[in-house]
Amino acid sequence: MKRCGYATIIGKTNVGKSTFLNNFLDKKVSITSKKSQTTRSNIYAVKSTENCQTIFIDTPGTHKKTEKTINKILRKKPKEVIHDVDVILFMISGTKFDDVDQETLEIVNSSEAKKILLINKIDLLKDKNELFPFVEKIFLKENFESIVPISSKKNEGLDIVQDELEKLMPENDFFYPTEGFDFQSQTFEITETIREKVIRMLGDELPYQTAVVLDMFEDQQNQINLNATIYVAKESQKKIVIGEEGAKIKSIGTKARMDLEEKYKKKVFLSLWCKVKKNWINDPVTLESFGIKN
Ligand SMILES: Nc1nc2c(ncn2[C@@H]2O[C@H](COP(=O)(O)OP(=O)(O)OP(=O)(O)O)[C@@H](O)[C@H]2O)c(=O)[nH]1
Ligand SMILES: [Mg+2]
Repeated sequence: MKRCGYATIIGKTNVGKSTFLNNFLDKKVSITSKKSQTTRSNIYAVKSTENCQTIFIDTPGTHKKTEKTINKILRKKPKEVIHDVDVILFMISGTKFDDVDQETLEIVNSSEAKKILLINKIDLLKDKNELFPFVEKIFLKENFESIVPISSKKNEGLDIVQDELEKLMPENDFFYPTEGFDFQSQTFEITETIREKVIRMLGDELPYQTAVVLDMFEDQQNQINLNATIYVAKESQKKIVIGEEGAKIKSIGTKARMDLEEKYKKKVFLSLWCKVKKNWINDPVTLESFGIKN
């Protein structure tokens, strides 16, 4: 009998959800960075083994409540999916557990789905003996089917997550083909690839105030031609994105182009612009046009 179902990854921003998904699938589906608020939409991906197919949903990490419209929209994303999945993978980072983790756990607990606790980044733990007392103190009273310490970055423990998922997935035929199937559009993949380079190459305050829009996309037999715009919220941010004599935006473009050429196995011509859209992070209409939908 085959098994098939849905699993979502929920946790505070930056705990490593997207890194987990990419390494678990052995395929880059979700962008990652060491800055907070990297993922901005619910991202779907599928993994099939011989007997089990799991449809995963990566979500934007939870962060402290603020008055910014973008934050309000992002904070709703996990709630959109937790009631429709079979399993929730609740992720924390090492033995850190603060108010935001607690608030996220309460959201997770409002769902009837089965739950697995993933303690990520165990490669950073100096003393692995801390793990048991930590789990005992906070999680033993919680309703987790299993608790799995992992390192997403070093691929440790991921096979155990697969075993646990297979036990919890309902009996079903596969919903999707086992290969050659992508949920995300090519346009989304391209703008996300560029946004990843923007986030990774800029200072701390800027990343979550930038968005990328594709203005032109020509997929030819041997090459892809792209024009894209990086939007920022203030004039001063535009200077940073462009850099001295255009050096910054040029290197963002080069890094993105290399990733895209690798992905599509074609030559890519990418022209990048930077424009200011004042205070866009508070404007619902612009947010929607940038793909951040309420
Ligand atoms: N040392 C270590 N670093 C990790 C591990 N997993 C993820 N990271 C790092 O943690 C940072 C955040 O990773 P992401 O995967 O972008 O985190 P996220 O939870 O998806 O973040 P949001 O999308 O903002 O919610 C990156 O710098 C990763 O390289 C791990 O197992 N060990
Ligand atoms: Mg993420």
